[in-house]
Amino acid sequence: MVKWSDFERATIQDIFSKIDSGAVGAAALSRCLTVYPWTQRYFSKFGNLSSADAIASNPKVAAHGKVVMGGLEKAMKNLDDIKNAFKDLSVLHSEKLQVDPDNFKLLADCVTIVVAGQMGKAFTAEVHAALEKFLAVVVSSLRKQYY
Ligand code: HEG
Repeated sequence: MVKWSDFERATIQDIFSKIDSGAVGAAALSRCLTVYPWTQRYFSKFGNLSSADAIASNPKVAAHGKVVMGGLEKAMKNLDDIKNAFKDLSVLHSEKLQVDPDNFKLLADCVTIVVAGQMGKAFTAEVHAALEKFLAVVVSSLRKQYY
């Protein structure tokens, strides 16, 4: 069971209230597909992913980035039981999508970078630490149903 301090709880809510979630999701997934090109293999039906520009302007990437952020918002609303909230999502990524779970951390890092860019000076080391912990719990919850 993960313990959250009042500061961490408040900070995680605050991050989501400050960021433009759709823009963060699109930019983070786009960055992930560009920086770690092997992640493209799961998105073959998304069309043109042939260059950084093609990825950044691909509407399916943007739409899916928003879906991913919807997942993070669900985790934010279920801070005390993320593992349970992500049970079906973990089964889906494992059994149907067969996503290599190492990729979760890569996308999470891209989310961190994009959030940092959007928040600017407000992204202090303490805010970073709270987001890092949140995303670590998200990643471990997504890995939970793999065997
Ligand atoms: Mg995943 C579907 C969340 C990492 C590949 N992902 C989804 C869905 C959500 C989600 C909410 C929709 C599920 C549904 O339709 O019921 N994904 C999610 C999170 C994270 C993550 C929160 C980690 C931060 N996903 C991830 C990674 C890959 C991946 C790293 C591949 C490298 N996700 C993936 C694919 C789909 C989803 C291929 C199905 C897309 C589609 O069919 O449109």
